[in-house]
Amino acid sequence: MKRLNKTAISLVVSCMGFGASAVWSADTLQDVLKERGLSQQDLLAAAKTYVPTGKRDEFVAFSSGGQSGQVIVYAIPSMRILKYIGVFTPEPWQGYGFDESSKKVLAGGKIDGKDITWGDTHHPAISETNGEYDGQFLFINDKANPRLAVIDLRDFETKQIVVNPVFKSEHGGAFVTSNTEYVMEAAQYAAPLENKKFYPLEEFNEKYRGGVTYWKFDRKEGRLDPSKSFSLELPPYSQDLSDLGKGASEGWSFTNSFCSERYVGGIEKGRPPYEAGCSAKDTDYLHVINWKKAAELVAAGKAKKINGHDVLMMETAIKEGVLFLIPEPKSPHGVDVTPDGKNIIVAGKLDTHVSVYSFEKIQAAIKAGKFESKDPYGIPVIAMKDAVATQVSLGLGPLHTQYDSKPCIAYTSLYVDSQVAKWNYCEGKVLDKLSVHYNIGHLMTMEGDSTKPAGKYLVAMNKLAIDRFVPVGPLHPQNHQLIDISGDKMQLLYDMPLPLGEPHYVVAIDAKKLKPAVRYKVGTDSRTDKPHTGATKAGEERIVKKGNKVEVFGTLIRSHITPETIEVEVGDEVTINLTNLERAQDETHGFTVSTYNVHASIEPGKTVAVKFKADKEGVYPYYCTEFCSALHLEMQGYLLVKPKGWKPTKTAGLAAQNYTEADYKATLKKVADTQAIIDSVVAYITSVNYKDFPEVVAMVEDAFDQLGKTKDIKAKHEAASAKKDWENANLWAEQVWQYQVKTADLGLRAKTFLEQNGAKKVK
Ligand code: CUK
Ligand code: CUA
Repeated sequence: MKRLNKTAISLVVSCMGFGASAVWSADTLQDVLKERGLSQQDLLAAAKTYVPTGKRDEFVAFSSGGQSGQVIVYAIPSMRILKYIGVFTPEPWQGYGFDESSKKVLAGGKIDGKDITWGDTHHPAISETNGEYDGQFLFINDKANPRLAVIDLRDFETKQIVVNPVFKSEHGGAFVTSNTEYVMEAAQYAAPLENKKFYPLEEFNEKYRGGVTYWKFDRKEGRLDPSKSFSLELPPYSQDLSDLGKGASEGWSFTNSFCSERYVGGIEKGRPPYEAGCSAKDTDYLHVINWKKAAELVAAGKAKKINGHDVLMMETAIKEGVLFLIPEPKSPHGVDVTPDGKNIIVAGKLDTHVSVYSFEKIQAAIKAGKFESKDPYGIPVIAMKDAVATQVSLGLGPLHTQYDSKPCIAYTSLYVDSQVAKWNYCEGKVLDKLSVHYNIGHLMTMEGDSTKPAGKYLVAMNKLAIDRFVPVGPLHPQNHQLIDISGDKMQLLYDMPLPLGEPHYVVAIDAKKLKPAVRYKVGTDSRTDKPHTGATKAGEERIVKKGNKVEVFGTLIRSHITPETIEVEVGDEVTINLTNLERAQDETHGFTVSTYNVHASIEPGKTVAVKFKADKEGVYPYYCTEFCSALHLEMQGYLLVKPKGWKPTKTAGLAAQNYTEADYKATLKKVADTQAIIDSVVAYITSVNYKDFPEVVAMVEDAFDQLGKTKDIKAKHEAASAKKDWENANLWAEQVWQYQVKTADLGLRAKTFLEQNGAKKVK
């Protein structure tokens, strides 16, 4: 490769405003390493994460967005952020909470009739088939307001929010069963299960309860079915994380707890705080639940209805043998079932140990009726020694455990030590430790919750980002650190600041398993997956007025909105339905009306409605908010809100430009020249094997779609020219040219793609 003269580059660089000593003037790898102070190790790490332009990442991660109430999607190993998905919180870019259908999704999360427009998301879960991630759906919980949301991974949109009918807060969800029959969530802070019932804290032991809910998932509908969902009443032990059995332990679920002391703190009453009272005992309880049998009991009518929801009461659960407890040390946090389902690993949090429970031993104890005691509610307690296979001391503050593709290998986060411990749970041996940045919470391996973890990478989700990034005020971003786990020793590769909320858990899936759609069937309401009542075909755009209700049935296509004028009277209730007629990939149009607080994102094929009361007289521009084409700025219109009873006083039409025959001829020449460009591009495309490139085939189809629209319009300018109406002749000819420009744009894009992707000449 010919090297540019260093001085010349420096000159360009300084002209561009960079310092002359900037790295841009370095032209060998050695120069860059030297100038940036990088080591060989840094270079290796960079090479392992760098994804050059045109290449894609191997895994896609779905991160909880913490208090942002959203989901953050990023790619691994590049750690590039791909998308934020609005879930419990309105998200304007996607129109989420600003168009009618998405408002309905958010309204599903109302509690006692009140809007709750934020959430504290903790644990995302990908739907599974036979214990493996299938890439179809994502579930995520809201700890603060006990809710669960369903995201469809065909379009990465939130489809449903359900409110837990018996809890006041939850934490141990979302976790899915091996075939996503149920999505599980566990309560956190105990409260009376009857929703609005008051009981004093003095009655904590008698009236306050925890529990777990199993939400029935209807995969065909892609929705949770509250009528087929149920809960299990549990003692007020502050249930925490959960996991579902798989393989050997299929049909069972596990939930730990951190305050089996049932402590009620409060300096107001002269009592030490919760932190002292909830950590006083050496052990808490792991709840072991036979959910399959519980579901059968509910189906057999053995549940009690609380708030119209089936709750299997503890008494029944004990009698029927579906609920057991095992002591676990000490105020534990994560409970994670091994990929084969044979072991359940509980991290001690306040204990240096992780405890490896054996499902086989647990079952043997249950079968033999071998219990060391009963808890105050009569739940049989299996002795720890009868359930634990081994305990391993890993370090201070073990929290969460994830699994490798290699058998018996686990990774546990150590919160206090700020380390990741790699260990062998079959042999009870620590293998490696890696210091991460401060105070790691969760960690996550690729497909780490499935029966077939993919290994390769681990992400450490650190709570504090002190001294890592350029400071941006007292509130720091979170720090997700990418770690290579393919070798014996873990290698830290990359620090990614995550600037939205405090994510808790993340799940990552092989990118090849995701099959997101490119477009909707024309007229689809994306939030219901059904045809939208406002869907409109090209040529059928209309404005319907009934009393004070005005309903617009409009369409969007590069680069105009139909209609371009909407006239209403002040006080009218206006609904604007818009269908995106585009079929081309990524041709999204946005829509807003000035000052009416509405916004829609309308992807190809989608229909969206925005609704508002035109309560202010005046002139309100509306426009497309996505830069969709060269004529995007012209994708505009006016909402005219007229005073009541207003009559036009001036009868003159809109101002004419007085175009002449010469103008018309000039436009026709422009049209002919552009057609020549199109023809040459078409000649190139058809001279190569473009049909082997689906992306190009789609672009070519779209290009001919655009060009096809010129036929009718050509007839219009010719008719006007026959009547010597040069004004209209010229303007319609201009419109022909607009379609040609879009055609040419697509053609050139297709040509570039073919050239860059090695298209071959065909005869
Ligand atoms: S929790 Cu946050 S570090 Cu909600 Cu899963 Cu453990
Ligand atoms: Cu459509 Cu901008």
